[in-house]
Amino acid sequence: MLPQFFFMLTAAYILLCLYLYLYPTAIAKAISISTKANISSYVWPYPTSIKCSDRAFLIANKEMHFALMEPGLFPNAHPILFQAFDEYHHIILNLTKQIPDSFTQISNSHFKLEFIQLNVTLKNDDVTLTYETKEDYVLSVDYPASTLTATTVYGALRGLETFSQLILEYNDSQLYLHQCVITDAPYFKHRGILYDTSRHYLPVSLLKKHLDVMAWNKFNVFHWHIVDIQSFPYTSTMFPDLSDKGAYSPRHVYSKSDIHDVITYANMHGIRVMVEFDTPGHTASWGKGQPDLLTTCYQDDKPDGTYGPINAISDTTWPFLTALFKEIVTDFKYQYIHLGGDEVRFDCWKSNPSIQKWMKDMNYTDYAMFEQYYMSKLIELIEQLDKSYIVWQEVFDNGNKLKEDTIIHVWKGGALWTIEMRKITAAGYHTLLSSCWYLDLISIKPDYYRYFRCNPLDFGGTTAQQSLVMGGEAAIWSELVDGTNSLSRTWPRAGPTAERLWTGSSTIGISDDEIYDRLKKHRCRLLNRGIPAEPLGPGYCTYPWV
Ligand code: CP6
Repeated sequence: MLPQFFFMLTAAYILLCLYLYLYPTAIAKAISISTKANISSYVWPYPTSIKCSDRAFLIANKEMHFALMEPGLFPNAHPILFQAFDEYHHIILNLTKQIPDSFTQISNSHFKLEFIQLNVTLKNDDVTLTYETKEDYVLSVDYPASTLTATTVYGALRGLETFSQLILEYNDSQLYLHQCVITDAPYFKHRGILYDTSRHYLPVSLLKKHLDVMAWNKFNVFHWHIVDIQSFPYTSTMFPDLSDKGAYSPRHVYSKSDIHDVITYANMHGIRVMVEFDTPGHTASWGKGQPDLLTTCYQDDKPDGTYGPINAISDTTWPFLTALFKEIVTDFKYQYIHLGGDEVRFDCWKSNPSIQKWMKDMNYTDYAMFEQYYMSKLIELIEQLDKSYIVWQEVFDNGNKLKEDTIIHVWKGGALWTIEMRKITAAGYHTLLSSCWYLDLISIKPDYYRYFRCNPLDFGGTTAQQSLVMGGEAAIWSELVDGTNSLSRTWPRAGPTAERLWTGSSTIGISDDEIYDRLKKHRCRLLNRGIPAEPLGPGYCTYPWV
């Protein structure tokens, strides 16, 4: 008898608490407005869980207060969070112009919030950005105050963005805050965009704009493909000739303070900067400032005046690479460095007599073995600098011996990527996918459905194999992209990548119409925030009137 009695007592107590807890909400229902905005369709990328009522609270004064609970406990997180408070203060109060079409006229008795109040609770003060950094948050948007709880400050930044997306301006020119509860966390830990600053130089101010938009899309890795064949804008203190002779011009370079500036700006937005120095191919611009680095190509037993990949057996190559990478890792602090290794052509190596002789002496027959020799020496060098590394898929395909935590970056297209990911994960390596998300390749047919429906886990591997997928990256290669079109070509078309990497596959099955509707709203929001995001197809935004 006794346990049942206690059970009933407890149940009665819980019901009483629930009633008291829900009571103010019940009042709110009676006098707040009812909208047809379907607020969850405004949130991009889609959260793990979102529950909204049809209530929205009118914000009487364009005023907003953020607070960090127990601020004394968070000296590291404090400046990061308060910069974000300032940014979202501006975004929410000055840039929100998302006017839904379907809006039922509000009554005079709507539920008013005097101002916006958001209270933030953090669980720890760890601000180091690693692959493992937690970005989860719980957001409750309600009357009279909203609350945001996050493990780290970076989770709070993600939650702030979501919060900003739940505030709409209606056609009465008033702001409304929508009542929702959201529990959210990223599906993949590596969610990046590759930017190529060699084919065209991209100014630092532009890179920062991209970093803003990346943060609004909950991306967390800025993959900086900083140098390539066409130009070498990285300034090295040890080897100033590299940019003096290899950059497009003395103005088309990134100084040490530019690099520091970009990294700090990225980190303040929860984005880590992963730099790529792509070798041994794609290095023509390196040769201008570093003689003897590249292989001299021969024709009919004579140098033909052209140069090939880095010469792995030249006397000066390894002292040079050692010193250069030492400098690089002091500029770029992130644990991972991208070593490239893609598209290495063997014809020049084959034509060079001293390489031919070396191959014979070593009993090497295949030039893939020469490439392997280069990559394994480079990898050894990077390991000594205590860094982890990412390489393009060819380095795996050519059978290099790699450290266990090496990440293989899959970029080749078509159906090949699924086969490649199966092989890589079967060999126990971690992997990243880019094949489906080449933003620079535009077509007359809408490509964003295809981007949206690309699932990095859909390659037919076991659960254990799937757990090796770290995420992916959209790529905006810059042969046809510079400061004039970089923002519009990247946005909103990187949005689908953002959602797939943040949300996982849970939204992959929504209809084409729904993808279009949601992505269009997201694109209109980017326009409101001053980004010249390109259109997805025929249509319009309610604001601005483009
Ligand atoms: N540059 C470098 C590129 C590409 C790669 N590496 C590339 C090749 C083919 C396509 C897109 C990009 N432009 N350094 C391959 C990773 Cl379709």
